[in-house]
Amino acid sequence: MADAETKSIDKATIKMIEKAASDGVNTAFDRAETMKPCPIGSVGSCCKHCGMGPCRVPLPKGKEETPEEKQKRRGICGATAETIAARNFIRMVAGGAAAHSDHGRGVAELFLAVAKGEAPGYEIKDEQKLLQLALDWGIEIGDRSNNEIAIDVGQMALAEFGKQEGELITLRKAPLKRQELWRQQGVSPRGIDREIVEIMHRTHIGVDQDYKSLLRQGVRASIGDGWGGSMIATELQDILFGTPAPILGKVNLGVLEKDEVNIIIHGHEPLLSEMIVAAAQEPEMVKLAESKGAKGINLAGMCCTANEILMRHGVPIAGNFLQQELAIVTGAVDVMVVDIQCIMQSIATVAECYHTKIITTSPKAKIPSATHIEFDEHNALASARAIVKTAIENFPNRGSNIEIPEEQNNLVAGFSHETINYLLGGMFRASYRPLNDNIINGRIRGVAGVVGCNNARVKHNEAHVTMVKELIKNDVLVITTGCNAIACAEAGLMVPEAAAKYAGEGLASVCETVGIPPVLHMGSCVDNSRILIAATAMVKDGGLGDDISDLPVAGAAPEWMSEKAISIGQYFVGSGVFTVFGVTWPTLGSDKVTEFLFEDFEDMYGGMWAFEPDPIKAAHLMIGHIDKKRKALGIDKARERVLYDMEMRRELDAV
Ligand code: XCC
Ligand code: SF4
Repeated sequence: MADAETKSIDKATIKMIEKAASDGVNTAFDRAETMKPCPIGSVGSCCKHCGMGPCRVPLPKGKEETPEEKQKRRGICGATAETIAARNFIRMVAGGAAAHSDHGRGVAELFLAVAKGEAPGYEIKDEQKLLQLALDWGIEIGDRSNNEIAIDVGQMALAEFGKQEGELITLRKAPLKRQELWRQQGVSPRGIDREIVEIMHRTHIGVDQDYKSLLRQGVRASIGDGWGGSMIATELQDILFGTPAPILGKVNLGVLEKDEVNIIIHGHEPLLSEMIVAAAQEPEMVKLAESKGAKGINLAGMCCTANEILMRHGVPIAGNFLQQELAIVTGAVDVMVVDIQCIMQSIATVAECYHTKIITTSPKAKIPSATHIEFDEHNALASARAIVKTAIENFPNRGSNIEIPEEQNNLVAGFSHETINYLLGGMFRASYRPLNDNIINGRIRGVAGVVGCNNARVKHNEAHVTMVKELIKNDVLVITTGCNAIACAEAGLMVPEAAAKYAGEGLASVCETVGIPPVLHMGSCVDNSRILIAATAMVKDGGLGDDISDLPVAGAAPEWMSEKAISIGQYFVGSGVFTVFGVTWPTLGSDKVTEFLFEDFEDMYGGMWAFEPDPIKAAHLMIGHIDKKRKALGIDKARERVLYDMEMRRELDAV
């Protein structure tokens, strides 16, 4: 194992990588060293869509390719490098959109069960948001009860998944001009599931063999994710569990407690974790824990579940994607309970080296050597109690090889769209006006959505933190979700004091006035839909153009790895946002496909992809795009004046 310091910028992570090495435990960091990525697959040039392959059709070697060579450089079925790269790319979109949307479906099913009174323990927490959604969807309110309204909302939400024609009802949230553009481009999704299935069909051998046509379907399915499945997940989760509001939390492996029962909740759906939070607070459970010699029960989150329960309950975050094995390496985790997505199978083998029990809970996501306690939404508290009890009973089995790194940071999370609206405008005139005004007057240069995973191919958290620091230094307000949010929190960027320390003068002055950090935590992966809503609110407030593509905004996923990240990036782009990814780019095997995504998409959608592994350069691509949009809006001069004022102020201060 090479020097642990080359693996992460985070001290707690480095310490646990070292402990893993001395404990003889193999982690993703080790495997990333020994397993090199396949150079053909990584650029999207390997097709295994039928039994005649896999076929490898890389870029031509020399510059000039003869017509004869061109004929030969194909898969057995004749598929070209373009077709293969485009097919692989949109299958990633399908995988990501399916994951988010199936999560959304699960929420909708629980929502309906709650409305019908069939899921004891849950209730509707945000009535205002329920009524707003009912209004948006044309559901009668009158003097009907919340549950009656919610039954209609739940049924309508579920129907969006299997809808066969027309348009998703949730598209209505988008700016009118964007909705019109989607219709013109033929990418308004009909039903969430339908567009995903159609990708699987079109990419089967011998179906769609025009890369432009394939990529269009990718856009369509991704919009069904961001403006459909993910948005439904976020909206219904807010109604059920409460819309997040600013809350103080703690982050990093140091949140684990030496003398308490530690339960890590890892995965994505807040359905079960909400109940575990409730169960862990029950006096009988606390008593049971004490009877086993523990001082209490300590919950901590991991990955997106962490973001969900932090935002709503202040439960601390133990870490992001690449820290999941390392949490177990502390020796202090009594149970790691998981549901779906981003759960490494190796947590089960790492757990075998310690006393940790892994509990799977979803019928969709099992791991052979883990304990399976299936989550029953009709009896959720019972499932949650069984899990908490297992952890308590495992506490006495802890070995002596325990080391909890002391690192932990404070953060403020919970910046839902509603919160931003309220914080900026105040309760009686909630609006985005102050944000738009500060963008127009140039104190804030623009807004960047920086999101996405960790990737074991690059130094943990480095690209996230470097990019975000560079953006805020240049007066770009950053909004974030997922593992990027956790990385920023671990680096201390999510406290109001970070503004004075890291942000440019303009952004810092706004943060100081409003009392917010320069990096706003908006939630989990599905909560990227909140970013779409925030962007739409900026459009609707006026002064910054009439579509998302007019806004001085940009998106990025500097350490992406999951198919979900590709789907998210694709719906950002399809919504008009310039979006840059780091690490690697999955269509480099075809120049035409890459050019189409990076250049032609701008004319079609007003947003386009870019690939730049260097986080500073990537940040400047985003800033360049933001400045281009400022210029088009005619607000570039205002910023120069603000900077000039600041320069003068500094000079005066110096006198
Ligand atoms: Fe997973 Fe959502 Fe990626 Fe983190 S960021 S590694 S998808 S947990 Ni959404
Ligand atoms: Fe090869 Fe075509 Fe089969 Fe793909 S679909 S594996 S390119 S023959």
